[in-house]
Amino acid sequence: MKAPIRVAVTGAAGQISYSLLFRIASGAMFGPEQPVILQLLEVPFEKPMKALDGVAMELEDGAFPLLKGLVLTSDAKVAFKDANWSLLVGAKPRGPGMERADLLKDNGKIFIEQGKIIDAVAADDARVAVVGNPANTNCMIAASQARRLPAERFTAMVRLDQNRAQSLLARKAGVDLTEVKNIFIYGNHSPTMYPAYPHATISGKPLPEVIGDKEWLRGTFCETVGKRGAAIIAARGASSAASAANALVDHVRDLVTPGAIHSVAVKSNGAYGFDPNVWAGMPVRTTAPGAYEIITSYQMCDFCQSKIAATNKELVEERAAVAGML
Ligand code: NAX
Repeated sequence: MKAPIRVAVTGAAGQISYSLLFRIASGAMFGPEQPVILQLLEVPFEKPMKALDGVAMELEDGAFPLLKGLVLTSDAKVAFKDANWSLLVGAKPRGPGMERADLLKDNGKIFIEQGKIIDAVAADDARVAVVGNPANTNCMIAASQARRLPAERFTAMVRLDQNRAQSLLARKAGVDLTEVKNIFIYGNHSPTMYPAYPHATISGKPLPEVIGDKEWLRGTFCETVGKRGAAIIAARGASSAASAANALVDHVRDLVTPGAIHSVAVKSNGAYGFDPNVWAGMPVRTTAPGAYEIITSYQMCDFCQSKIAATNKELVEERAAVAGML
């Protein structure tokens, strides 16, 4: 049996974590041979800490052979201590009447503190995946605080958007999901994101030819993917949770699986015209467990370039809104 890895999860008593933690404990994220110790962080208030106790009881009752330890804490220094992976799910939600700039700043405070602490106390091979919104900019903020850990170790999740796009395209084409390949998300995890369908294939054929409806692809498809989160809130009365947890399992599993090609929000290297100071969704290839390279070879049409310019503009504006804090 391998030595256990330490996985810190923030927002551990929240909705997403309630679906996520059991999947990690079952081996879905790191594989059936990899034991884990879960280090769970919540805010220091009675209600969430009590709820966290309940989640821990259920994890115990799951009798997961791979789960070798549980740490429950409201102290970030304890949660991130020696963590190999830190999954930053907890964030401040947007309250009624709250401006986006205030949301960015309130979350900025959380992610500055967590970025500093991870850099100080996490394992030498530490990796970070950010889910809490606004995920790309929160990730950029956390990475900005790191002196020891390289910026590439900090990634944000756009995998839910990739999964949504893949599933929608399969339903539209009437094919099995696995026939849809090379659909990648560029830019921000927000309605400005660009699900770049021109490079995708269905059963090996160019997707635009198989779908045969350029207007639908440019309009309804991009909008449906971009606004899927809002549609789920409207239907369920709560934001996506199980599908977000599932996407985080995919995000991390593919980042530890050499050869996997998938959408991840990473520090831009200027490819595709993204500002080099933002974290933008783009296709990456995992080169070794936890390491990846950005795939820069896709040619972008004028429409693609205009979509990427719009989502890049939003990321640059988000960065500008928190620049004074970095
Ligand atoms: P919940 O409100 O159910 O849970 C969040 C939990 O985080 C709460 O228990 C809260 O006490 C805790 N928390 C807040 N600040 C914290 C801090 N500083 N340290 C530790 N814990 C803290 O939200 P949930 O539905 O689980 O969503 C979590 C985050 O994921 C939200 O920001 C949400 O917007 C974001 N999402 C991101 C997605 C993505 O694709 N990147 C999709 C799903 C989701 O909307």
